[in-house]
Amino acid sequence: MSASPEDVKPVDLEDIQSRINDQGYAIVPSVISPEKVDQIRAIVEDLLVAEKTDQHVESKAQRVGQIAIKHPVFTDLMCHELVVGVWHNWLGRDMICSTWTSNTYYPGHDTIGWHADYPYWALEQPWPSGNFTGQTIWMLDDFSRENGATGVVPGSHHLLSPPVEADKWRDDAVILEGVRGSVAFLHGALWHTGRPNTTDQSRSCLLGMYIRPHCLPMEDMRGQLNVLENPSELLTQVMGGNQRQPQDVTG
Ligand SMILES: O=C(O)CCC(=O)C(=O)O
Repeated sequence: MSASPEDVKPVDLEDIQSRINDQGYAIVPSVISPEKVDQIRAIVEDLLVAEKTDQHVESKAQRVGQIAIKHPVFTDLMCHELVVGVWHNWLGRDMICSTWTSNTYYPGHDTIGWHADYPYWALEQPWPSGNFTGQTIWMLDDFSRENGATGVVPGSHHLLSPPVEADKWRDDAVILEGVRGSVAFLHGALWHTGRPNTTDQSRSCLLGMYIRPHCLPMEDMRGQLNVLENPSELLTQVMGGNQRQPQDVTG
């Protein structure tokens, strides 16, 4: 199931870029059709059932990792024309994917607290300025105020520092609501949080971090790439196959 050209609506990449730069995020509604989202959501559901542990039940949250090697639909979406276009524009054509997972909040899940994404939280302050990592949120269910849609603090990426009072909701925060199939693009330093799910239905998304290739990816992307058969040139690049690896420089 590949992302077909008709899925890619005409969007203004420059407008997305300036929204990410100015407010820290941009949402593109209905990037793929509800029918296609439902197919993907069903694949995620099978993985959730197969991998669910007591810890997931207790935390009311479940992340599925290494999805690139679990179904071809995920490598198609990782290289979706819109997503690659946005991050090529913002990070450069040599950008790579750092993590590619699904994230589900079950009914009753609480907030996860304000944070910026890797590699910011792994860095001492002052955090460097510039564009070197961005988050992609594929909404697999309608994202609503009630079911745990992601919250963000617009403009917080300009502060280049970790959130204060990580557990307290803020008056200047907004909730990223959208219909399933929509995609949100976030500056990696933007303060954001998963919100409580107060409904009786789970809420799922796919999360794809993309980074410049001088950063270490967070997941073992090359390990996953090695088990894929005949990856395309683009997929090889995005999964870090061309990323420089440490070696003996005297050789
Ligand atoms: O799923 C979400 O709404 C956000 C998840 C998130 O920020 C994270 O897991 O770091």
